[in-house]
Amino acid sequence: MKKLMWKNIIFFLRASCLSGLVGHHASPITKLYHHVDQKMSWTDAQRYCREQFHDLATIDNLEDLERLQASRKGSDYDIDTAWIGLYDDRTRWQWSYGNQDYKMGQHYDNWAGPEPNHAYAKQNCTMIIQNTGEWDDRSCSDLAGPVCINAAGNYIYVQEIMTWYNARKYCQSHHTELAIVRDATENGKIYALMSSYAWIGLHRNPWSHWSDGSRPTYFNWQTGQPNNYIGKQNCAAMNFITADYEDFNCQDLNYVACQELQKQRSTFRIKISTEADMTNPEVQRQFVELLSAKMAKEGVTGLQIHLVVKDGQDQKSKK
Ligand SMILES: [Ca+2]
Ligand SMILES: [Ca+2]
Repeated sequence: MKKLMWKNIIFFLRASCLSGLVGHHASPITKLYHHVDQKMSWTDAQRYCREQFHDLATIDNLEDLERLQASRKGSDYDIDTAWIGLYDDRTRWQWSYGNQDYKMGQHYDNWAGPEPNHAYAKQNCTMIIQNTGEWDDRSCSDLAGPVCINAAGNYIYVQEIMTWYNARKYCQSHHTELAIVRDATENGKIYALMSSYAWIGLHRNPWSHWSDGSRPTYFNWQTGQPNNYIGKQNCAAMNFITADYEDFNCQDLNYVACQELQKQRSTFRIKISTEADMTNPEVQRQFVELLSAKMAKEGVTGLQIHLVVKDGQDQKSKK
């Protein structure tokens, strides 16, 4: 009989209490920003922030931006830019075919000499050059004919010129996808079909990660930035006067914006109805143990449980 009643309690926790608790627990962390009044490269800044705090600053919304700007300390107001955690990993690409990841240096490539050069920070799609069969990163809005791949794995070159996005749509609706090129033989097959420049499915999403591993959802680039000036800018810094971002050479020296993570304390009140004798200290102990184990499994730690029984008797337990 006792066993049956405990089953009832477990059911309540899962169905009504835990989901609410865990949902509330999902964002228990506040970012505290620290402006470091010392100039260093982006990589050194990342190391410094990770050693002293948590990581380089991550900015998820306007409120973060304003709080970061307010964290400014120091005396040199002439050059007032600080590294933030935003960077562009230019080795990271993707094939549209099966959304397969492509890492430069690890997979086959046929890039022409200086390519990919990320010209003006505006080239995120790949074209095969007509006369050489080599690859070039180009603006996705440029025009070329698609090379599609069909269900049988054969390539189809289409002479009609269009943007990369439209080329992808064309291949998806007429065949399977834009072409994937996995070795020199496949590249040779495509080159033999082409009568002009041709789109393949290799593309990338620039500035896709913060140093702490999260994905950017909010950007505040200065007008005309990022521009990849002289082809070597893939780290971002924030101008503390205007609160907007610029891309810099990662070796440049800038002040540093770090973040510290602060855990919030939250209090929850859960009401559970049970036929179990909750005035029994042993039943209370089992209940607290059960709840703690359940919460630990959900990643909630540092939990303090204060049990109040209807008739006024209670018991405290710390985990
Ligand atoms: Ca290029
Ligand atoms: Ca720039």
